[in-house]
This record gives sequence, C-alpha cells and structure tokens, in this order.
Amino acid sequence: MKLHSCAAFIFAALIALGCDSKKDESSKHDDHADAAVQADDPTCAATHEHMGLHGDLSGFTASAAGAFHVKIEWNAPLKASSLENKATVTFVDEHAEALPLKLTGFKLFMPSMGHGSSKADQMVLTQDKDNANVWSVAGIYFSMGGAAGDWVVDVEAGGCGSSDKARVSIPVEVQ
Ligand SMILES: [Cu+2]
Repeated sequence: MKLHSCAAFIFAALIALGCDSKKDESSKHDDHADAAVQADDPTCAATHEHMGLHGDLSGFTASAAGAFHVKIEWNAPLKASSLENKATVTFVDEHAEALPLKLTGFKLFMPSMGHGSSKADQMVLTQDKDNANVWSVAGIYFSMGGAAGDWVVDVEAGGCGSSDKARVSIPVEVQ
C-alpha cells in the first residue's frame, strides 16, 4: 500500500516509546528520531520531521492514490527532436512538505495520438544531493512538436516499498 502504512507504523512506535518513564524532553525526542529511522525506511521517517510547516500546493498534481503531489518545472523553450530538454521534478506530501521519494518513471505520452517518446532510453534521472525530494531529468526527447497540453508525463515514484503515479500535463508548447 501507500506511505500511510509507514506513517501508521511510525506512529505505533512513537506511542510505545511514549509509555516509557518520563525523562527530560530533549532526550525523549532523540529516542523517537532514532527509533523511527531504525524501524523503517529513512525516507518514510523523514516525512515526519517537518510537521507544522504547511506550504503551497499550487502547481502540483496529486498522485492517483494520494501518496504524493508532484510538480514538473521545464526548461524553455521545449524543442522537438532534441535531447536538450530538461525538467525538475519535486515531490511533496499533502501539506506541501518535502517528501523524499525515488523517481522510478518519467514517461512522455501524447494521448491524442497514443505514442510516447521514441528515445525514452536516453533520459537520465538524478536525485538532488541536498534535497532528496527533488530530481532532475535530462535527455528528454519529444518525437514531435505539440501545443500546450498535447504532451503529458506519466510520473511514477515510490518509497516505503510502495509506489504511486500521476499524469502531469505539459502546459507549454513543444516547438
Ligand atoms: Cu504525436
């Protein structure tokens, strides 16, 4: 299932720790962080370290099962029959908090014609060193031009042993 299962697991772990005898608050927080990281995938634990910072979801697309929200920012202008196109992919949760995920799929598709990229194998996906929720995608090849909205990207990403997907429209022309 989704990231929620991870959240539930961590929550249970925190409750268990909460039954321990009262010590000073700071050491208790340390215990919680260690337990969360050891008990599960670090990417899952990380989603709980930023609670309370609610940001802006405008520009993001919700995934099919609600596991993440994704935004794709494009270099401009986009050009057909070129490998120079690049994009930046950002994942956040429903509170617009950074959500570290592994980007496992970035598939161009043109729904009106039923085809994708003819050089999809040229793409390079790279996770940002400092922001685990941000990926850069290079070598994006559009087989043909299109008006804004003609092309979409089927994004797939995972964490916590699960994955989810989102179809993101490309809101600019491919020349
Ligand atoms: Cu086409």
